[in-house]
Amino acid sequence: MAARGRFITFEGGEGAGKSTQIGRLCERLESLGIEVVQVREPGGTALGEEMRRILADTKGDSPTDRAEALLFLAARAQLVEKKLLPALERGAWVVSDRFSDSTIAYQGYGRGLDVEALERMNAFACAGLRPDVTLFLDLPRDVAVSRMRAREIAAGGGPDRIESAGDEFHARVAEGFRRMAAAEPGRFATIDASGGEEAVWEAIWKRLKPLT
Ligand code: T5A
Repeated sequence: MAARGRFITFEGGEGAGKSTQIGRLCERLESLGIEVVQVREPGGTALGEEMRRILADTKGDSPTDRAEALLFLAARAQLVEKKLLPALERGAWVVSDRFSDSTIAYQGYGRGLDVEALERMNAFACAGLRPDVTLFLDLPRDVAVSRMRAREIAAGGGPDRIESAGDEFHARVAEGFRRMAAAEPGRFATIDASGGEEAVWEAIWKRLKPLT
């Protein structure tokens, strides 16, 4: 039987550079002959992608805070059982753009829902699965917003429902990530995401290379 693979998650605010660095990481791992399964949350399954559309919608019937939390958790449960556990069991590395910590940061710290209740629901949705390493890309909100605006000018589009939630909400989310990272230094690596792409990548690879 293959050894269990590695489960790596990327967390942080919108526009922190997660997708950019995940692309580099997956390329590097594949160049080393490692099977990689790359997913994003919410998403990664047909059901999860449908929930992503509903959750980002700025015009439809806006979910209440509790309904929002449950939609993220349902998408996660589907992803874990259908995709992540089978991949890890066959020895692949799973790289996820957001996971359970986003629910604690956004719905717990951001929306103000009970963090302990969310932790219990996360454990249920994840069937106990926890990341081996979580890279928290820490970037001041104003820098992230200017990067996202530059992207919107180049590619079109605009902020989605959660991105538009306001500065105080996003400050609470950032505080949530920092507290979680401080509470679990063995799992979290806090990466200063304000440097150039190359500098951020070097800090990430330094943390992950020993696992290969
Ligand atoms: N959510 C999610 C919850 O509320 N609860 C949950 O449980 C979960 C799972 C997901 C939303 O859902 C919420 C959180 C989010 O609001 P999303 O569209 O997946 O939404 O949003 P993000 O995950 O935040 O993705 P983004 O694409 O907005 O941000 P990234 O991936 O962090 O950033 P990236 O790589 O796309 O980079 C942004 C821009 O900056 C440039 C890139 O080229 C790009 O243009 N860039 C840099 N520029 C300068 N220097 C660097 N080092 C750069 N790195 C990237």
